[in-house]
Order: sequence, then C-alpha cells, then structure tokens
Amino acid sequence: MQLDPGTRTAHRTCPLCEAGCGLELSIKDEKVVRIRGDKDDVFSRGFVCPKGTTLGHLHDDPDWLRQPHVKRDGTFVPVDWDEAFAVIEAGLMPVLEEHGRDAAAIYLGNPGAHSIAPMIYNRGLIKALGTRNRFSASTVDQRPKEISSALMFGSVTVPVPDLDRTDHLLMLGANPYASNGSLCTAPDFPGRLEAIQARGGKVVCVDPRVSETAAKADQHVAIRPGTDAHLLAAIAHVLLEEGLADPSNVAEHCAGLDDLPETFASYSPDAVAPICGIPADDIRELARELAAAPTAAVYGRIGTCTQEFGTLASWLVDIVNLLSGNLDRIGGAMFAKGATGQPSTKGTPGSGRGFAMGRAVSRVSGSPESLGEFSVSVMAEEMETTGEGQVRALVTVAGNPVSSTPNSARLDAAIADLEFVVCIDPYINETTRHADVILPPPTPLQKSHYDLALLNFAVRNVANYSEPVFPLDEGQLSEGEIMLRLTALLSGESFDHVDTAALDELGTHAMLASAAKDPNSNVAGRDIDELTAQMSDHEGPDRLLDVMLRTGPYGDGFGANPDGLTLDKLIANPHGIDLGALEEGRVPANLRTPSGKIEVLPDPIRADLPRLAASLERAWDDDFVLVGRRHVRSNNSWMHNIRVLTKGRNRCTLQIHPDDAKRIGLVEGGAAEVTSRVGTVRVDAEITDGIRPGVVSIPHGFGQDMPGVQLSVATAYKGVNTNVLTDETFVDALSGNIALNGVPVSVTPAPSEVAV
Ligand SMILES: Nc1nc2c(c(=O)[nH]1)N[C@H]1C(S)=C(S)[C@@H](COP(=O)(O)OP(=O)(O)OC[C@H]3O[C@@H](n4cnc5c(=O)[nH]c(N)nc54)[C@H](O)[C@@H]3O)O[C@H]1N2
Ligand SMILES: Nc1nc2c(c(=O)[nH]1)N[C@H]1C(S)=C(S)[C@@H](COP(=O)(O)OP(=O)(O)OC[C@H]3O[C@@H](n4cnc5c(=O)[nH]c(N)nc54)[C@H](O)[C@@H]3O)O[C@H]1N2
Ligand code: SF4
Ligand SMILES: [Mo]
Repeated sequence: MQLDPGTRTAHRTCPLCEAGCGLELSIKDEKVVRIRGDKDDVFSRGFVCPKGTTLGHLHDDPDWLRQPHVKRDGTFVPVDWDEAFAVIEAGLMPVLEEHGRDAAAIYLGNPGAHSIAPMIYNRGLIKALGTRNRFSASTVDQRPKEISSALMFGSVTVPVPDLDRTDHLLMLGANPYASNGSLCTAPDFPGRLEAIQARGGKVVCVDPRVSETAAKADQHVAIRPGTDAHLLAAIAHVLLEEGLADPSNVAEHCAGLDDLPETFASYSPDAVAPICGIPADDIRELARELAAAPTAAVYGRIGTCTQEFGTLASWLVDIVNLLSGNLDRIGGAMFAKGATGQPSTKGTPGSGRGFAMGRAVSRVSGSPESLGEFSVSVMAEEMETTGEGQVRALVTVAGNPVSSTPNSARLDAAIADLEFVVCIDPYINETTRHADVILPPPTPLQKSHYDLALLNFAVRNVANYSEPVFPLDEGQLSEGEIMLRLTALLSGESFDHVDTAALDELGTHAMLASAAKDPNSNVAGRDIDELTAQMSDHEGPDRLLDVMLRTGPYGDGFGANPDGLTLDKLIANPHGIDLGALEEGRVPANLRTPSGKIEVLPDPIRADLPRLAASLERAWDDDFVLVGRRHVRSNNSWMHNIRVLTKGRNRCTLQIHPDDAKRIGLVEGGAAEVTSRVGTVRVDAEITDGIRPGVVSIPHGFGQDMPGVQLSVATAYKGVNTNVLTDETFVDALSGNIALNGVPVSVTPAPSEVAV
C-alpha cells in the first residue's frame, strides 16, 4: 500500500503481551492508518501478530473512557478529575478511618505489568493504602515459578530457555503459537522454534491438547492435566538412575545435590506412567534425549504453574535443566540481565538475604503470603467474612478479577456488596461496573513505554523505549498522575494540590541514594546532588526509568561509563539497543541465597514433596477435567471489544474428544452444560481429536454480556466465563496459586439439546 504524503511514521513497542514486538505506525491527520512490524527492531525484526496491528482501533475505541466516571443512582456519569477524587475522598476515606486500613483490598492486573506508570507507582500506592490485603494476577499465573526460582537462587530470577542456540527444547504447558511466550520474552517465538528445527534440533511439546504449538512440534506428549511434576520427577529419576546426570558445570555452587537420588527414587517411569497417561518407555526416551542432546532446555509455563503441583513442577523444570547439565549454559536455561537492574544484579554478588514466604497468613483461611501478596483464591472470603479486618473496599489497577479469577460468580457478588470500589481502568467491564469511581488512563499510544518487568526474562539482553505516539487530550491525565494523585489522597494529602513533579523528585532522590549506598553499584559513594545535577529533564515515570537505566548493569553511571545506557540514548535508538546474547556462567554471582549456593532442595519444596508422593496412590479417575487455552486473536479479558479481532468463527467453545462426545451424546456445535463444584456454564461444543480423552478445554476472558457492562462489541460476542467453573479452593498448596487446569467437571448435553 502506497501511503499519502503527509503521513508520519512512529515506532513503538507493543505493550499487549510479553513478546514486546516493535511496531511501525503510519499516522495521517493524527489517525493511525497502518501498523506493521518494525523490520529494524533489534529484537522482533518485523514480527507482529494480529493484536499488535489493532492498537489504532484500541486508541479510537469509543468505549475507552476519556474522562473519570462516577456512579450516581446506579448510572455512570462523566465528571472532571477533581470531582472524581473528591468522591473518592468522601466515600473511601471514611471506610478506612472507621475500619482501619485492612478494610481495603487492592488487585493489580496484567496490563499494569506492561505499563510503565503502574510498574513504578504501584508500590507507593500500596504503601499509601496501607493494607495487608494485596492481590494480583500473579496468583492466577506465575507465582509458583517466582517462588521456586526465589527459593533456589535467592531472588525472583527465572532461567529462560536459550531458544536461539538450543538443540533440544522440552516445552510443557505453553502454547507460544497462540501466546507468543511467557516468562520467556521472545518476539516471534514461533519463528525461533522453527529455527531450532531448521538447524536440526528437536522441539517436544507436552500438552493435554494438540495445541497450535504441539501441532508444529517434532513430538507431542499428551499428558494428563496436573501431572507435570510426576513426569519431570520421573525424568530426573531416569537421569540419575542411568548415570546420565551431569550437573558438573554448576555443581560446586549447589547445596543439596546429593539428596536428589533419594528424592526421586519412587518416581520411576513405571510408577508415574499410569498417572501421566504417558508410556514409561516414552518417559525414558524423553530423559535420554535431553541428556544426549549437545544442548537442551526445559521450559514450563502456565500449564505447569496453574495446577495442583505448580511449585513442584516449576522447581522440577530447573532441576531437570540442572541435572542434564544445561542450567546457566549456552543453549540451555539461562539468566537474562535486564538493563534496569534486578535483585540478582544489585547488592553483594553471590549471596544475599534469600527469600521468605508465608510471613503472614490470610485472615479467614490462613493462606500464605508470598511476595507481599495473598492469593486471589481468598479475595471473596475476605470480603464476605465479617469481623475485624473484613475487606469493605477495593482498588483495582489494570485488572478485571471478576473475569480472571476463580469462582467468578462468588467474587462478583462479594464485590457488588462492598462499600466502595475505585478502578484505574479504561473500560466499564465485569469488574468496573461495580465501581463507585472509574479513573481511566490514556490509551497505550498516549503513553511512553519500557517493559520494566518482562525484559528481565528475555532470550536476548535488549533495551527498548518508546515515546508516546499521541499527546494527551485536553483534560486527560497521564496514568502516572492519576496514580500519584490517588496515592496522595490515600496518604491524607489534598489531591487537588498534588505536586507530582515534587513527588517524582523524592522518588528520584531515594533511588539515587540507594544506588550510591550500594558499594557494588556504578555510582557507589557519589554525591546525590552531583548525580541529580546530571539528570536530563524527563518527567514522570520516565525520570525514574532514566535513573534505573543509568545505574543498571549497562548504565552510564552518570559519567563513570560514558558509553553506557541512558534514557536519552534509548530515545535516540527507537528500534531498541541490542545488549547481546545471554551470558553463561552467571552463577554464582547472580545468587542471593544466604548460603551463596543454588538451593537445590529448599525447605518449603522438601516439605511439599510428601503431597506429591501421596498422589502416587490416588485414583486418577475424574470423569472430565477442565483446562484452558488461548487464541492469538484474544488477549485475556479485555480485547474482545476490538471488532477486527473478534471476527470469524466463535472461539469460546468447549473442546471435547469425539469418543467422549459420542459417549455422552454431544454433537458438534451443540450446547453443552459444564458443571464444577462451584458453577455451571452452557457452551457450544467443538468436537476435536486434538484433545486428550477425559479432558475438556474452554478459553478464559470471555463472557462480557453481564448487566451494566459497556463494551458494545464484546457484549455481543457469544462467549462464557470459564472462571464460573474454576474453583477457588483448588490451589497449589505451597504457593496458594490457583489450579486453573485439571478442574474436575461433569459435561452433559444442555437439557434442551438432548436428542429425543
Ligand atoms: N481460567 C483461566 N483464567 C485465567 C487465566 C487462564 O489461563 N485461565 N489466565 C490468568 C492470567 S495468566 C492472567 S495474567 C490474568 C489476567 O487477568 P487480569 O489481571 O484481570 O487482566 P486482564 O484480563 O488482562 O484485564 C485487564 C484490565 O485492565 C484494563 N486495562 C487495559 N489496559 C490498561 C491500562 O493501560 N491501564 C490500566 N490501568 N488498565 C488497563 C482492562 O480494561 C481490564 O479491565 O487472567 C488469569 N485468568
Ligand atoms: N494471544 C494471547 N496471548 C497471550 C495472552 C492471551 O490471553 N492471548 N495472555 C498472556 C498471558 S497473561 C500469559 S500468562 C501468557 C501465557 O502463555 P502460555 O503459558 O503459552 O499459555 P497458553 O497459551 O494458555 O498455553 C498453555 C497450554 O498449557 C496446556 N495445559 C493445560 N493444562 C496443562 C497441564 O496440566 N500440563 C501441561 N503440560 N499443559 C497444560 C493448555 O492446553 C495450553 O495449550 O500468554 C500471554 N499471551
Ligand atoms: S505478539 Fe504480543 S507484543 Fe507482539 S504484536 Fe502480538 S500482542 Fe503485541
Ligand atoms: Mo498472565
């Protein structure tokens, strides 16, 4: 397509998922006329998926709120910012004054992990709110992996498969052809998998479904949901028993290695085969191939986390990497070094305070704290259960927990009963319809972008910053300003006189002071005023980002390393800066365990192993179990309002195996009734032999047709919320993380569909 003169081009990173693809936008008359992959992006090299090309549609979506909304007599009305904050002050503060700070809960959602203002200001908001009731999407997602890594390495530093150099990839519970990868930032993940195959390597995909990824893999292993820990323990067993284990590259930095043979003694392939539904010989072969490959990496993702043995499975991924000699090794599982610094690159190299969890338990059912949060599994009960500490108010930032977390109907009712709800969110959806006040952020194209979280999990070390493509409209507030004003209000200050620049200066000062105090930082011992004098005039979260970059592992150290990174340098390089391939030999310097060793068998893991052992005796004979899935044109709960993405056949179907469908009398396209302990949904059947018998799959994030939701496209989409079925009591006991996969359900043809 030839573009008119007068068209300008802008480059920015896509904020929608972890891949972080570079986009090239063509803009005419301040409208996006085309988005394509940025061929010059140092990381994504022109790759883009269908969602990334719709950021212009998102920006123009008439349902995206452009000013705050306050609920009056059950209806949302637009108001100006001062009025919105005044309503919050009048409504929320009395609840906190009367019942204490724990009367508020906060839920931080997924897009906040891809948005610079929440990444930087959430911490201050949480502190100002002062509640112990903190929740996030992490406990419906990756918390088990965060915990297992932090226990082993002393901080949340997750090894990622070295996709571009490995010879063999064993992938469990991930479908990057749909998701584009997770806890493994790799734009064009599919292309990187195909490159493994093209260079003669092998890709093995372990999944109860023949996912898009499984279909392209060299081998598909159709595992029974929830049994990845059993499979991986058996792989470890074979490596140890057959003398194939060779962790010599990191052995001197490990504590507890000698305990592993006994730990896995009872997990022979024969013992786990009937549980996993995988022949014992196939399990042996998986182990032998891992050991024989010149380099190999095991990669587990959401299917291995959101299940009953999520933390053990996540730990076992790294144990098998370690035993097969592939941890911290080129072509194996490696550690990224993000440009903004991580706990594993700060402080004394080689040891640290380590990681503790369960420092508090939730009020009602005693669920353990981890990383300062409780599991979303207890959110509803904390709202419903009266007494000291009952949650009476909710703040959400970029989250839609009514759609995304288990037993949605219960949570929906609990939120409806709260005394006050504030949402920093652009849409009136399943959750925000309960808000008293909605504070909408500008669209992604009106914000700067740097993926502070996910570049720490990238398969190459890369830094990439994007300036806003469009300015704020008259009367719009930046997301950072919204957050700072709410923070000030919660701290008892007057929200209408908040000097956000002064708050940022305080933040900058604190960050510089902490870097100067760290004897290992590149500004150790320097004078704060001298450093401050050298700051460029960036504002808001960008100003703090600049400090992180400059004091980070590649930073200019405020002159100490003149060629190093600064935000100005990133702005001058809109296609990103490639900082090189991942380095091997990061261990032991990146460890932050008190022992200075990789804790191979940390105490909480050791204490959880009997639970796995007990399951060897269990009758694994549920009628049906439910798993999820993703589609490349859908993004969690909030992109179904973009018409171009929802076109085509209904994607919210119940996948079921033909033998099962026949057995229960379900026909293609017929309505099925699916019932779990907590709820029932009615959903169209899609009969496919691409799913294991006994397993059914429904994708999450659908079902926007609830009263009060104002999403004109999404509410018309034929879909159901699968989290009406997922069960808040079905968790990984160690982490408290929800088990979304392997949920026992019954399936029947919906009553009106029964053939007569
Ligand atoms: N059954 C089942 N449930 C699941 C999953 C599953 O696999 N199966 N996956 C889980 C996972 S991995 C995740 S991460 C969660 C995600 O669940 P949530 O954390 O609830 O995130 P989203 O569904 O993405 O909802 C995003 C919310 O953020 C708002 N939003 C969008 N952009 C912005 C922005 O720039 N700023 C702000 N302030 N708000 C914004 C949207 O309007 C929406 O309300 O779902 C989980 N739920
Ligand atoms: N298009 C799109 N991309 C996304 C998202 C999205 O909603 N849409 N969400 C983003 C987010 S928040 C995340 S966290 C990532 C997640 O990214 P992925 O981890 O790749 O998640 P999924 O694509 O859901 O793939 C999970 C696979 O696990 C399988 N599975 C289910 N149960 C089990 C089990 O017990 N064992 C094993 N081995 N496999 C199992 C499912 O069948 C499914 O194919 O995707 C991100 N990218
Ligand atoms: S893969 Fe993810 S980051 Fe890349 S264009 Fe698609 S949604 Fe955006
Ligand atoms: Mo996620």
